[in-house]
Amino acid sequence: MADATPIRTSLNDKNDFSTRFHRDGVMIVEGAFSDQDMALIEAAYQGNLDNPSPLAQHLYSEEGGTFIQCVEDSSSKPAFKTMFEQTPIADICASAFGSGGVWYFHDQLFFKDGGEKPVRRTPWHQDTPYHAMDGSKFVVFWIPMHDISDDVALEVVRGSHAQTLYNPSFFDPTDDTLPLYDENVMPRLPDIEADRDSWDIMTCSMRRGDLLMFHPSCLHGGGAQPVGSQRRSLSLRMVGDDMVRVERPGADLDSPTANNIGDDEEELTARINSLPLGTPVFEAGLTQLY
Ligand SMILES: O=C(O)CCC(=O)C(=O)O
Repeated sequence: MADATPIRTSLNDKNDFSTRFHRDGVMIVEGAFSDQDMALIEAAYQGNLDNPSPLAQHLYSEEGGTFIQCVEDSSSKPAFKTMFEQTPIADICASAFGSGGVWYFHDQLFFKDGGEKPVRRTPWHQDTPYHAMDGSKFVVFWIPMHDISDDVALEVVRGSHAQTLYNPSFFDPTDDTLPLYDENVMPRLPDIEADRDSWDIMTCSMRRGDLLMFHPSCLHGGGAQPVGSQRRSLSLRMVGDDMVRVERPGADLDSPTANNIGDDEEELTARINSLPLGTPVFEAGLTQLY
């Protein structure tokens, strides 16, 4: 496992956040959230897990353990509003961007339950190429509800946000690098698991209250979940003022990743996709947090 010490920081070093975020693309803010903050974040997470959007997915169900993911724009839900009003999420995000406002894009809930069968790794992928937008002020806040050990941790390739943008993973159970788009328009993902030493992998073990932030163009993947254990985490995605509408190839609509969006998210995506190329995506009516 790769040591994540170089990307660990705390709220005492907020003046450094923007430099670190734009340079490394990934950082762990230790102790970012108080117990009270975590109670609000967990209420938002649990509300979505208990009332999933109709298009929430059980990924890789043919392989055994439970792997639920659900993408939504939950910004109008009371639990999310309270979370944004009463925790430092927006403030930390503004510090990482370094200038300008912060707008909410969407959330993605993850629930891995080993139960009686292990849950497989989350394949290596980047998030940005799934969306018709690009820019430097784009972030995932990955927040676990409990301590996370190395073996189940999310892993991120440091600095990869500034390198190649690969074809998104199809999330095919038999081939992690199977591309979502035509291979002639974007290069296929490399097989990082087969060649881990060639990549600057940060294995992000965490304590409850820590925050993992990464640019969605960073290559990232998650550890497998052993039998009898669970992993509960919430990803929040925010954008800044330099995120603009770009062209993306058409997706293969048989892929789970092309069909995982709830109604609110579908509507939001349509609004973004109708913007002229080069337009800041916050103009699609995104909720401003800062
Ligand atoms: O939690 C995981 O295993 C995957 C997380 C992820 O891909 C994301 O937050 O973008």
